[in-house]
Amino acid sequence: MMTSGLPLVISAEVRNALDKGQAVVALESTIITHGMPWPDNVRTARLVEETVRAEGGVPATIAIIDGKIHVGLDDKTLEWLGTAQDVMKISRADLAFALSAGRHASTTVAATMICAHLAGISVFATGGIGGVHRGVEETMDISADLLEFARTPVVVVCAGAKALLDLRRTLEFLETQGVPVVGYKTSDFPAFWSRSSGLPMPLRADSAGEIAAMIAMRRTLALEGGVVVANPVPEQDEIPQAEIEKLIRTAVEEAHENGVTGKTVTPYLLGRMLELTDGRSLKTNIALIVSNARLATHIGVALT
Ligand code: PSU
Ligand code: MN
Repeated sequence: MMTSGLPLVISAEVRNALDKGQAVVALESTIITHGMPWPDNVRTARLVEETVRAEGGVPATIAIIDGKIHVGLDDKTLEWLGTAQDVMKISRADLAFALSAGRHASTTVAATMICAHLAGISVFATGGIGGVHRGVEETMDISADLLEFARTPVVVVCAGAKALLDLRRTLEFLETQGVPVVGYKTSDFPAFWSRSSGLPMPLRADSAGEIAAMIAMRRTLALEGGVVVANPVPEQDEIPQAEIEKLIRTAVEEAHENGVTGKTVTPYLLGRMLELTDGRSLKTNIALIVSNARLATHIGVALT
């Protein structure tokens, strides 16, 4: 169904859930196209959708297909996205171009937030948000995700920022932008594959209801922007920081030596970590996304 004027196609299932006021959880597509190899990417996308359903919500995976924003993808489309070659990875800067040029594109956290908001969805689950990259003093590489949190009213449930990043600067940036960063049952900022980065969490909540109450208060105050909820990876799936930090340094050095820049940095680093950990980083990545989808659904339900 096309919403008037907007190049927006909302699936019947998602439309119906939104009309009835049910919990809908947005899911991104960059993890599928640029974050994980096939076939784990498609398997994970399905598993995450099943998780949202099992917890009483409706999943809405978001991607750009033939120049239209699709909110809610059928299984055939998920499968196609998992192997498609000519798919852009887009953020706020290139969303309009992808649409006007009739392209296929996967949406990063920033672009997914914009599209979710257009569709009337306020809760979104991902793996790890983008952030301030290590070496920012030289590269100026700061993910557009961080600015989107300050602008677009969507709750993003993540396992912290990817540990490949400069997490201390990422938190500082979010504080400056006025973005609430809430730890779910933790007082430590999680580091994606690891439960703790060793950095103190700005805020802490111990239930989905507490998070929903804060979101409701933000609405009452008419505060613009979103909320970052940081949910540590389940204990049995984590790779402790002491084990993974050396490998991260290797991957970051290699990226630098090979002149990897721009949009390819994050996919390159995730790919190298998969090789350096013998696949363990991918298993952890899958586990944390599923766990985030569960919490996002609980927050969505608490908001209804
Ligand atoms: N979470 C994952 N894997 C990913 C991403 C998140 O588990 O690949 C993606 C998200 O789409 C996020 C993007 O927005 O990585 C960050 O890219 P960049 O650093 O280029 O902004
Ligand atoms: Mn970047």
